[in-house]
Amino acid sequence: MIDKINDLIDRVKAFQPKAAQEIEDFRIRMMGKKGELNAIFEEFKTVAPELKRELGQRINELKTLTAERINELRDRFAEQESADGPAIDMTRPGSADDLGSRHPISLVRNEIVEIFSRMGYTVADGPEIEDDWHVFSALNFPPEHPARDMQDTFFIEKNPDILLRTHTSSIQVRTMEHQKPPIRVICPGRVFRNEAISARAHCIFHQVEGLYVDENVSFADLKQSILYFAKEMFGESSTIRLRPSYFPFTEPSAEVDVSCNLCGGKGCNVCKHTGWLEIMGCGMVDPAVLEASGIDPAKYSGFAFGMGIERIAMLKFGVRDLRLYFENDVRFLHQFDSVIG
Ligand code: 2U9
Repeated sequence: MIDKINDLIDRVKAFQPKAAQEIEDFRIRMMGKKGELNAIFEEFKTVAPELKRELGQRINELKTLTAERINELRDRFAEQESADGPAIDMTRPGSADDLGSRHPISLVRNEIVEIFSRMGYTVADGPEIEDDWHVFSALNFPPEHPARDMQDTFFIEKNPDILLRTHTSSIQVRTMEHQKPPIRVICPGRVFRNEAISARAHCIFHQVEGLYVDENVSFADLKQSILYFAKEMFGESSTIRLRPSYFPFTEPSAEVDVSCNLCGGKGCNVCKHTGWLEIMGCGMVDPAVLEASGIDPAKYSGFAFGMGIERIAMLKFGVRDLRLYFENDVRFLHQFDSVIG
């Protein structure tokens, strides 16, 4: 046993590490739970009593020497490191962070905004928590309109005059209240409806609405502006058709379809064999709506339109389920990495 102890003492004295990590490996090998020192202590329990004194002393020497040597080497390496700078190779290439990408809703919103800004529209913003006037009353919604139903809109219980906007039209109302014509605004934003979540509906979604008010604004201006938008958004060969519709805030009103660019209008699964895809609603602003916001309908006229961004993005990118937009699964989001916007 004495030979073994002497041998370990020699090894400790001779230990010359080249890197700091070797010191830690050495410490574990010597002083760790299953290390050399503990093995010696175990063996010590079995030696004859008359040898215990001498061997015990020698073992303690070994233990002290090992601890001192390790501390001394650690200090030496620490000093060297602070003199040499950090012990890392600064010339190695850094590890690349996994960059995120723009959300498809943001991509499409930006594209819509860009197209309309080329026609002279500026972006307007407004609150998501609104009042009855800006969401319903100023827009000609009668008191009993189903959109005002508790089941369709999120109201504040203590004060049902306060609610989450169901459309971004409230931004246009606020713009008309504060600005004189000519008005040409585009209003992107998040809207809320009390809907059960499914592949085709969500209680939160995004809209872009637009408003143009000036003297002599006609339905022909509306149609041409939307045709320009459709061609920019879905391709130069796109055409549009307008179908008569009804909204409380526009008269006349229409739904807009764009020719299906997947089948070129021949009919396919996406357009349900009609050759057309519904993209938005529009109309001439009802004179009562202009009047409610302080604009003289005898002097001015205007058109407005509105579209759901999720729907436009679905048609553009072939997204089949609305819930994908809100789950933020990176396997979905990374598919838009290469889309510029
Ligand atoms: C003012 C006057 C008129 C905005 C309009 C639509 C037609 C429309 C829907 C499309 C799909 C909403 O997201 S959607 O469910 N919108 O069809 N929106 S005209 O008309 C206005 C807005 C403000 C002062």
